[in-house]
Amino acid sequence: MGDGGLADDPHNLGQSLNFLQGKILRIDVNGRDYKLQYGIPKDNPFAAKPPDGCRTEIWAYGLRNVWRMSFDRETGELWAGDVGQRKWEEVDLIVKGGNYGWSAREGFHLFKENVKMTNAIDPVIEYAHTPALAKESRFPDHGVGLSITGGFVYRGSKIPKLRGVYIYADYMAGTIWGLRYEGGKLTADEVLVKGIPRGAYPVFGQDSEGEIYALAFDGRVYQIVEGKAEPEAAKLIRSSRVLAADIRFHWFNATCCAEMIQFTRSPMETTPMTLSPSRTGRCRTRFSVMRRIQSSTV
Ligand SMILES: [Ca+2]
Repeated sequence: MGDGGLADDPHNLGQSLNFLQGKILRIDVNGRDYKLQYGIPKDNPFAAKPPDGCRTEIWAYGLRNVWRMSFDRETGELWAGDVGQRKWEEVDLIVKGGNYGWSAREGFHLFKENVKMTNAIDPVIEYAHTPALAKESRFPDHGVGLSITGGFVYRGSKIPKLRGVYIYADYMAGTIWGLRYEGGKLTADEVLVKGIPRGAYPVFGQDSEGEIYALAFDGRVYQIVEGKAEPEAAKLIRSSRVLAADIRFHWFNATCCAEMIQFTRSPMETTPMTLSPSRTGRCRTRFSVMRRIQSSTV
């Protein structure tokens, strides 16, 4: 869940365990606990001995606006692309109870001095919004962008050299990258596809074989396949696959539950946002909902 602020996390919710915003949450959709419409898994990091006022739904915190996360189907690791504010986009490897820094930090960099923060986990990689800023990055040659789109660790068979590579993109820059992370270290990162239209591909998906697809606002599905040219290891081609075959796009997971959940303003001062069932029903409005959410992240 995003931090809920227009900019700068004005209520410092990212570092507060008392709010759901700026977090990755983990709930049991089949259970019912307290007065909630879902259960709290007993092994959630703060479920056993929650600090005062702590929301026990929290799995990880200090995240600004995760635009897509996914589990590595082979290792079970959870990967996320966290959209930055004005300077830094980042990829995070999410662990139980992990603090990813926002809004005390953006990427590897100090963002607010007055926000208390302990034990922040560094991003796996960060990239800057501008070439001038990139010089301050630990990854100055990465290339720039404005809004990250997290993807998947490739576990398909059609592009053997990409096996185990985490694939992610920048929505505005029109670049797709891949990185390899082994034994707690970044061992490779490179451009896979570049020069794709700005703002055209908002989300990745994968099929049952682990092949990766991108959905475009032209309404078509594109597949990532092996590239011929040396600088680009992969390319996007129009796929003959139709939507909703066995390809699961990220937001399907969110909307194909019993009913859609909508975020609305709460009248209470202490809870800036609340959860309420959506009247728009299930699954029908996927595309427009996705479009709206994406437009609020860039
Ligand atoms: Ca961070």
